[in-house]
Amino acid sequence: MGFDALILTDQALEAFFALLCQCHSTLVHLTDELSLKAPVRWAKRSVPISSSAIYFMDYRRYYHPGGTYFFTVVTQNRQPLLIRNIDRLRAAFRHGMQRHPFVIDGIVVLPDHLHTLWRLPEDDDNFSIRWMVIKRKFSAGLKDGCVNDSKRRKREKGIWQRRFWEHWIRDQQDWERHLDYIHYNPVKHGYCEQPADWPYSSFHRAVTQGFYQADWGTHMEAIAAFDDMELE
Ligand code: NI
Repeated sequence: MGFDALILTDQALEAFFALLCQCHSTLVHLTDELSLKAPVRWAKRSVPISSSAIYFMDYRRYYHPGGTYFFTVVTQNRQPLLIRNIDRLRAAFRHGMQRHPFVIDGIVVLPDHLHTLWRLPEDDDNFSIRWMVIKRKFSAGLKDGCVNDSKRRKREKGIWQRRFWEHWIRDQQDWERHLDYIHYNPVKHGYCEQPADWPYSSFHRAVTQGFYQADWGTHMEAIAAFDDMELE
């Protein structure tokens, strides 16, 4: 996939996610015969990607047993720091990924928390050190409106909630549910009316890759799969 194709709305932001995420551009085209044998993973979506062709991700490239995780990370006291400091957050991710590589399958950044789906190297399940590096890099020197240095020093350690939600992705369906959850999340939280309206997620990249139609999530039936998910 050409890099230009990723620059859809906010050039800098798309470049950020392009940098963070290795491209998963391979789509497998199923013939009708094959589609009868293989489950059609995307059929549950409200809007089929194409009426004449069925696509699905070559999941073997995505899901590695033991290596894929969903995370929810929240700021301390729900301070709305993340969008306000989105460049800092990008830099922190870059910093972390340079030191301890991983792949971001999906990500959404909200003002006070983020959700993301990571794939770790096969021989490495240490996501904790990755979050430690990213959180520290983001927090170091962050000026967030504190009135004095004393308070600022205290808040240096209080930028993030210490605990974070971690879920090991157990199979393809689980992976898809969490990817959908990520991309629908800005709508769930009331920040916009459809996933495409939120610039701080990997949704546009996923559309470019052919995983979603641009208006995915506009229709209520699309969210039925999230009814039993209470992840923020
Ligand atoms: Ni959320």
